[in-house]
Amino acid sequence: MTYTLAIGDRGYSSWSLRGWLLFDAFDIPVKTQRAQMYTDAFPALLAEFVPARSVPALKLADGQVVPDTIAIAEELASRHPKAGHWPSDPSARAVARALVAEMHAGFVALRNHCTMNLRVSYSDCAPSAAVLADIARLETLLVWARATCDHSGPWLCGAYSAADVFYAPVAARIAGYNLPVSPALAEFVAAQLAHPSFRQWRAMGLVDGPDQAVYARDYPTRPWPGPVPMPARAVDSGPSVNTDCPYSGKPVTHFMEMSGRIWGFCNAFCRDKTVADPQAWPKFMALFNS
Ligand SMILES: N[C@@H](CCC(=O)N[C@@H](CS)C(=O)NCC(=O)O)C(=O)O
Repeated sequence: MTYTLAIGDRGYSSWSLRGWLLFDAFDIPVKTQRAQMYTDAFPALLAEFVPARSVPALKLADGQVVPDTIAIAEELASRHPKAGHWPSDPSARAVARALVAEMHAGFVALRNHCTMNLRVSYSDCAPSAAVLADIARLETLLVWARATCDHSGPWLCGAYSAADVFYAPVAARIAGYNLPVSPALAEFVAAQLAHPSFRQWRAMGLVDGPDQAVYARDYPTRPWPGPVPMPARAVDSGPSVNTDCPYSGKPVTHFMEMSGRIWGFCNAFCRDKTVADPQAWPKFMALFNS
């Protein structure tokens, strides 16, 4: 494995989501090392990624560390020029870079008021004028991007690019806090929530460690507005339809019930991420449909 990425809690760490999407959404294999934020495990993990002081942080095969998402995006774009991190059209590429830079540096009110929490959706968060101004800025950027770039699909600058990666957490915030947006921005949010990599990350985020109290808000809740998972539940024992794990091929030890049948996995995390959203996982769905 060439790349190792340090990440925080998948349910909450918006920058970790960006870092991981820069790999997964462009079919670049990466090994993750995850530490729970606000515990001693977090600085212990980063001690392996000197001089990074936040997640995500990338370690290359030769041990070189690349902290910061923009640096990670540029490094991957240089190393994998055909992966499509940046649009090939020069105008679209310029827009994509501007969008990424502005997201990296701005939207402070939106970030602070609506911290990313993939485990819940609130029906109202009483957004301040500053938060609504950030949403208005998003609308402006969307219109600008769509006017400049090919707009045959839902993404910002033509095909899915690093710009969409950097705006995935803001889409999650709009969904998670029910922020008022135009139909065009709502369409973009829906596309983000349904993107295969985002869907897998959220499924993992739902089961990746305990709820972090610091992110809890006292707002009324509503169902998550993204794709609705097929019902499934963890069960204590088999036997299962399959003897080998659909992900690793190892013998099964952990079990899930779905559609009246028992399915097996080789560890609790892979079972639980599948319970969270079975259709997010093509290898499981291939087994399920076989
Ligand atoms: N500019 C950084 C920001 C990374 C960042 O703030 N990450 C947060 C998690 S979402 C973090 O590590 N917070 C812990 C800390 O700052 O101690 C990047 O682009 O990667």
